Amino acid sequence: MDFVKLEVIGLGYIGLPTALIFANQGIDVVGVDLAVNVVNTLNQGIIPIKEKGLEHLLKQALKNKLFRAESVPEKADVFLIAVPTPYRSDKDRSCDVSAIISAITGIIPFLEKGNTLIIESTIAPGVMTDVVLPLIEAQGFHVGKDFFVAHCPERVLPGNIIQEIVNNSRIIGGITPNCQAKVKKIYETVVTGDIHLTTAPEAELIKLVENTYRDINIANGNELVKICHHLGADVHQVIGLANQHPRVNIHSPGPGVGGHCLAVDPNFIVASAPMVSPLIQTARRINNSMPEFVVSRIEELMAKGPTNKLTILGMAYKGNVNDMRESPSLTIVNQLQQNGYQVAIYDPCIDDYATDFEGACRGSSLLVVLTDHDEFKEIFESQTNAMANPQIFDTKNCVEIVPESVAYHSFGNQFAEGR
Ligand code: SAJ
Repeated sequence: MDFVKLEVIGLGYIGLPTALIFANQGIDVVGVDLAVNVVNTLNQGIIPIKEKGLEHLLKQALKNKLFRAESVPEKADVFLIAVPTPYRSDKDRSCDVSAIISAITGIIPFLEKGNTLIIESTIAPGVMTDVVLPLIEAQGFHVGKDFFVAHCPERVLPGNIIQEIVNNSRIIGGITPNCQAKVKKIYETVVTGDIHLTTAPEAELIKLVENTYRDINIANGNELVKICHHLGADVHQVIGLANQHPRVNIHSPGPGVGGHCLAVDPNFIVASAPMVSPLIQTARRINNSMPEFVVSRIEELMAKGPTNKLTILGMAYKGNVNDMRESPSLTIVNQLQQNGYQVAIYDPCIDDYATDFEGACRGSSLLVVLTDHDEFKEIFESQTNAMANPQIFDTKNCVEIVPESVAYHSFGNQFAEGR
């Protein structure tokens, strides 16, 4: 093995699984996080996020003394930064790299010749050469000769992170060919997928383009919802059969696009190239307009009452995760409350909302499914029998079985009676 000790800065959705996968391959790993409670609980074997297989990896790594969490940096051979890079503000949606800068500033006193620095956080085009490189060169290092730097964007799917870190192909955007070669060896210790070498600026763009591709294709599906609603067609029938064509893959419509990836990354391209990105900007607008469309459909279904209570099923931005970042559910709930509805919420994956499905349904005039959690595939009579008006509006087209007494509505069959 080419390196002995790895330091991962940022123990969130990406940093923690990455650290633990390396640790379980026999590498000595220290994880650094500013949040003292995260550090303390991790050292006790408790994971702060819901991700399958993660707790087992943590317990193994702690048992083998190959992982510990710390709140301050220290010396290592390889430093891997996986800190958040949100957009700056609602008005300025360019990439906020302040967490990257403070992570690098924090490790600077510990850097030595021969070390490697990897940035996994998603970043805007130019950040590696304009922000990261100058900070390292200012310490007197010669990048590519006595210090190695690369951008290796994470590309794993929340809910399937452990599998994907290991199996997915990997992009290594090295500052120089030496940096590429050095970092390739590091990832080869854990990655079984192909490893592709490229430049740092290209790696930055590749990551953003992948999420933008998905955002645009979801926007296509979401726009079709409105077109079909206007024309009286069943959107799921239209998309389902169009996708039978071997070269068509319209993505699934829903209440909007959430998470800190698809709802964020396309903005970084737009901020870097505003005049030549009208398609990306339009897709963002379409996806951001879905909560408003959902609210107006809900209001139609609530018009008959008899109560003004409705029940939201799902606050997480997607199925089977406990992450609410950028979730369209937040906008929808907020708007419904402002419009005077009594909104009860149930989400089996989010502690604050996970307790009482039946209670959330009691006296309610509508169940609205906003997240495709597995638990919502089947809705039971015992859950709906105390509703004031037993009807379901399924924005994710994910409910497969409902009691006979319950009227089922989706984007497809808005006013059909039952399923
Ligand atoms: N969604 C739809 N329709 C679809 C697919 C998704 O409305 O057909 C919605 C989801 O409900 C969710 C949002 O889009 O609100 C994003 O979900 P997602 O499953 O598409 O993606 P993320 O954000 O969980 O993860 C993405 C992944 N990128 C791609 O698949 C290109 C992942 O590989 C990236 O690593 C991750 O972003 C990231 O960290 O950037």
